[in-house]
Amino acid sequence: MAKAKIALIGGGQIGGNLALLAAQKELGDIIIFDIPQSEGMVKGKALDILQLTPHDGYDVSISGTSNWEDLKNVDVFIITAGIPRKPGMNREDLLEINLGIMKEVASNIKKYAPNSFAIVISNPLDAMVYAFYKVSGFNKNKVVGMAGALDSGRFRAFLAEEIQCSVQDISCMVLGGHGDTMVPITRLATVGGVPIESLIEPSRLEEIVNRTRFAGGEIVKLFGNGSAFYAPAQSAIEMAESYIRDKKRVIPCASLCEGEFGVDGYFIGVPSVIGENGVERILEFELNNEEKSSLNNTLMAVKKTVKETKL
Ligand code: TXD
Repeated sequence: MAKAKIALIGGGQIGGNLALLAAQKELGDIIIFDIPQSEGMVKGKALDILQLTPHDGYDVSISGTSNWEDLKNVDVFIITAGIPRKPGMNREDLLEINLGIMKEVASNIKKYAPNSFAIVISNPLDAMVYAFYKVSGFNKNKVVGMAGALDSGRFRAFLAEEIQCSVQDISCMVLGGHGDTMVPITRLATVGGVPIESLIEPSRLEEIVNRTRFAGGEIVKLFGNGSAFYAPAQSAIEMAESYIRDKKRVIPCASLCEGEFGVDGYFIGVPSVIGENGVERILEFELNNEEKSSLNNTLMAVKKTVKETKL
């Protein structure tokens, strides 16, 4: 198979790490794109990463640009373009600025690489992925938002720390929107097949769930400037890899639901199979009443943000 062409739209904190991880996994040739004022920065990052490839022998090319012409026929876009959260700012505050950026990015991607697969990361995620979908006119399977992979990863890391076991053996999912209303499904979380609820007291589990809900904010506060970037990059790479290598991994992603889980016409975090056709399937299952009402709560938050996008 021809080498995949991967473009990172936004070469900031997450974008730079995406480039590094994509190179280390040899996912394909990498182009980091940013605004003209940051072209030197992304060219520099590309060169820096290129110069580490001989050490472990990663055979990929990496370049930086601010010219859309260089992005013709890209296979996968990972979009982080926008501004990150500042302390005290919630994701919705970012809406207006990032929406303008997303519209511009979506029209260019539609023009230069209409058959690509797009993974949106920019916040507020639920609205940004919706905006990309509307403006690009892409089929629903070719547009997805990254949030659930990160939120589930955070939940897994905290659970492993609590139980003192390998993170590898924790399996769980966080559904819903990428905000404080996200829905960690504790009932189905397991470690090596053993239900988490039989190992952790309910009150302690609730604390871990809450920490997961606010995990992004915890990092924003510690940084004082900017938001998380290592784990978000790794989470998106997992999705890109599943598409490029047709792995058909089941990953909680913001996918367009048309009836699944009672959601119609919104991108919301649901277990999605990612393969060569993009979002190939959403795995639906029965939620209990409490989970249904939490998902409904998160859906209201997503609807509110989407409404504010006024597309
Ligand atoms: O789970 C999730 N979805 C997220 C989302 C987790 C963490 C952070 N999340 C959001 O990702 C965050 O709130 C931001 O909206 C994005 C990107 O975060 P990052 O930390 O990488 O931000 P940076 O370092 O500011 O990088 C953004 C880059 C920067 O280099 C800008 O110059 C560039 O985006 N930018 C653009 N690139 C291309 N085209 C346009 N128009 C453009 N405008 C800004």
